[in-house]
Amino acid sequence: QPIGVIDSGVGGLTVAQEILRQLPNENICYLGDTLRCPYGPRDTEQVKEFTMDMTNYLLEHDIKLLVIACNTATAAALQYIREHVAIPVVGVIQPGARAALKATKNNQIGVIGTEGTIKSQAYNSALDLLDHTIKVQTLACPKFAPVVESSEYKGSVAKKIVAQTLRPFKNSGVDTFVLGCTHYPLLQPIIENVLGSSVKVINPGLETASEVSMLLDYFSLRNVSGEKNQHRFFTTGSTKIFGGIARDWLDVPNLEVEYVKIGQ
Ligand code: DGN
Repeated sequence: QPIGVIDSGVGGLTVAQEILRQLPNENICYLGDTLRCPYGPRDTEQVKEFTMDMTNYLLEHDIKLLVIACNTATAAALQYIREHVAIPVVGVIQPGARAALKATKNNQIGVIGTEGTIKSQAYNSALDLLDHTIKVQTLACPKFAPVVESSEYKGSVAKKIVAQTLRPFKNSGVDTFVLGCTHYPLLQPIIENVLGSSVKVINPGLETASEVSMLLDYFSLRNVSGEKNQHRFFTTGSTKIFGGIARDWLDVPNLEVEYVKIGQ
């Protein structure tokens, strides 16, 4: 049985990459809802509904565990999805908060994400629960996910947008910076360049994959059949754009992308 991974588009591939790296014997079934991306500006009820649509689609593919590889969907719908499905469900915000806490030395943490994630204050709450002395500075970056989806994430336009948007973090005192949207690790080299080497940039995908690993053990769900490399990738949008980014980002031979319609 595969591990299901969902996102509003290509962002969850950054989490899928870590799952494949840390769990090379597992198969994944990925769905990116590119057609309805971005989720960031949408209201909570709609994000819940869309996340349920994606979940139902992957349940038809007999997934054994679901990773909501999207901060916006985790903030809006993690609890709701957990209440409605019978398999373990992992989000990205608690792992991201844990990784940031491990990394900070001065207890000042910056978090960027979509409007939905930042408005929900999900990172503030998750960090506060772990350590209430942590100071958190947050910023919504609504321009980032569309740049990544358009596959322009290495070019000069991306550099300009990142430099302009992250200006508030110049001399802000944060020593740790959470990429609180799964699309943002595709911009990580540019973000690191703008913030400088004194700031540690956290990709929550690493810690999320560790949590997946732990849960596979806990529920005895590890793939021991020896059947490998049966990964499947689905998008509700352009298979060409999605495939281009997926092949650039993942080390999966002969990666094919299948077009699907969901939620209608
Ligand atoms: N990748 C999603 C996240 O982590 O929040 C959101 C991208 C988007 O839909 N704007």
